[in-house]
Amino acid sequence: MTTTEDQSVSDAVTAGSHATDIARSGAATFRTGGGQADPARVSAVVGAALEGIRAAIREQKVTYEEFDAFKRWLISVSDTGEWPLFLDVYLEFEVEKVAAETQDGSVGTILGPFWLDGQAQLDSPATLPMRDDEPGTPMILAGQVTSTDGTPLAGAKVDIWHTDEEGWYSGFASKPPAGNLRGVVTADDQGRYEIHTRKPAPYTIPLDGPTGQMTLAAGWSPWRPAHIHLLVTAPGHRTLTTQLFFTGDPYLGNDVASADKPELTLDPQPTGNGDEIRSDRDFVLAPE
Ligand code: MBD
Ligand code: FE
Repeated sequence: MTTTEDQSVSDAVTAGSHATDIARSGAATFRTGGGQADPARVSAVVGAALEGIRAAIREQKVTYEEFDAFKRWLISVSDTGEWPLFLDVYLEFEVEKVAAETQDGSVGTILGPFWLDGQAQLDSPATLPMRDDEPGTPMILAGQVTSTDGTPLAGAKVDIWHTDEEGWYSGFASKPPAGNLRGVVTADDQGRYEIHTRKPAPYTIPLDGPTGQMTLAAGWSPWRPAHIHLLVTAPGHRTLTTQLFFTGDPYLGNDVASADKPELTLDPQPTGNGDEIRSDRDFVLAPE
């Protein structure tokens, strides 16, 4: 597991600016709607949000000094490209809870800022792209994708991405090569998938940027428990956005992004092949 000492000053900016470009394009969300917003809706949502902040000012008797610090902090969130990080860490889980109220099937959780389009397309059983000497415990994640009525979803796709054993995401940190530990795996004709990878590590948000600085200034933990991100898709079905965590992880229940759920915890077992471990996880998708 990495500590923060080896994060250079530019890590927040490196990760942040790339995540900002992706968010700006709308590619990561699949949800960019068009059309004119309804003024009543804008008034209701923006009004409630502003009133939340005004209430904090009144209740906490916020000073001009603090108001000016807030302005500088917001400007630095933009300057470092950390809006996706900040929003996904501190707000996305509430949006996901609202979305989950109307989605059947497997339990989901937040997407986060580090999904990338255009990764390796692989057939099951698949080994994710990795370095020849990729560190970490070899891990197999396998299972079946079905519809809510139990029908196997032949050719379902499992888009997977996670950190390396040091907690770095490829594409957002300079250490891992492009595409490392990312891939889109096509399930077989029974909807079965099998993915060979490495167990990821717990992750701390960049501590040199405004999101991490605010987190530390408040005395909060900047850690996320180790997790595997997944987007599970099949024609005619709603996309499942989820993550999987690991039993015994010291940061479970204290996720800075509030995205861990008990239903999403894996308990991998040794396969007997060296130090390899395996978890089986089925996914149920709701018809559209
Ligand atoms: C992550 O790795 C992540 O998954 C989320 C949601 C926020 C910050 C970093
Ligand atoms: Fe993540």
